[in-house]
Amino acid sequence: MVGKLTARLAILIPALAILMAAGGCGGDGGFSFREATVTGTQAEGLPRPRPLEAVRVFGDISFRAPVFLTAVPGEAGLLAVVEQAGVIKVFEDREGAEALVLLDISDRVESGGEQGLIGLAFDPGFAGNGYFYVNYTASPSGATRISRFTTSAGPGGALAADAGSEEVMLEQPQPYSNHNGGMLAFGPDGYLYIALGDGGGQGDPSANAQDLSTLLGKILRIDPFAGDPYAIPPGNPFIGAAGARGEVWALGFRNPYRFSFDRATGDLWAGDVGQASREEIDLVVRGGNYGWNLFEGSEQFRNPEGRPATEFAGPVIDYGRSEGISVIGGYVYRGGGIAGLDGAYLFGDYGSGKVWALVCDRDTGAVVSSTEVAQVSGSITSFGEDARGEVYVVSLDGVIYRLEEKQR
Ligand SMILES: [Ca+2]
Repeated sequence: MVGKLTARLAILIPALAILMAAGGCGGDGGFSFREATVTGTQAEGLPRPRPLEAVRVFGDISFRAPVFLTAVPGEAGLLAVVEQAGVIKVFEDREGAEALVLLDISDRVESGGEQGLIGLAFDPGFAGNGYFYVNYTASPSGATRISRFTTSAGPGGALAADAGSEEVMLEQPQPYSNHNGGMLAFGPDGYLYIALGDGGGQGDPSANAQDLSTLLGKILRIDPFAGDPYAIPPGNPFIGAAGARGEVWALGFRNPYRFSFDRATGDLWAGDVGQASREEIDLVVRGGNYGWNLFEGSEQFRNPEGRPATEFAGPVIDYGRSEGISVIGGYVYRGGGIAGLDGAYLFGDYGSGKVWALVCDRDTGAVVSSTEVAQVSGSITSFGEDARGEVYVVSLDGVIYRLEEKQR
């Protein structure tokens, strides 16, 4: 079996010469791989990405292994940064600002490698209820825990959360230490979306990603405002399907570590980290099956029955090892600060430090371009968005960058 797989991979090596392969970004709901449609043409009204400046910001604040940045809703100009070991820091969006600790749960977080406190989502009603949700690796079990915390200080007081306010919403055992997913975000529908990886190991040994009876290898959608501790929203695609978990929104992921919603259109974009050859960006739709572990990006992985690619949702775009090693999904740019970028999807790579802007024509489904717009030193762990829609790059070495228009 191993020999056979190696032979197959060897045959695929010429495909790596193609830097970027594209699967299209059409919104017709057809789950199919498409012919590469990088057209290079520029329709009216589509973004025209140009090189960006990655400007170091908040250099006065010490961040230890930061893995996420987001805006604190209802608190004008307040940002939050997540540190992998289990700390959330908040600070004003200005140089020289001091950081306060919003939460410290390092006593219960297993951190290192792909484990740690790796996801944070503020409740849409945070200003009123003080709720926020985290995704972390529990110590010592290694299980993924999705928990809600409540801030204890009232309006006007310092923002802080008691570590004792934890309410565990969901706990998912993890067979291996890697591929824990991480992202948490509220969709435009008000439900909480959760990324879970395939459970780890090599090649998804238990084939979790295609198995609807496990939450591993999925993007989930839950309602944290109903049920105990949560409810499954009506309209989830696999409710009532035999043996299926109702939480599943989409399946066939290896490690969809970062995803985001386009704040203008509601589109759900995810970066799914590949095994050894292809890193992919997916446009995630309800009930979509993104192919792992039969497909890794646009290539076959373990597909002994030869199931056709047309049964699955192909990546919008995927790239090989010449460009990077671990994709980090970002955001569709909706800020006002960078001309010509509105509507482009920004994403990057943990290993190469490259940042790209992907332009899709959602009317025709064509991938128009994927342009390298910046390069940062250090390992990219995440992108982040402030309240205005400006985009940040978070680096494991403690540096936060804001993407800005290049001054010439
Ligand atoms: Ca895939």
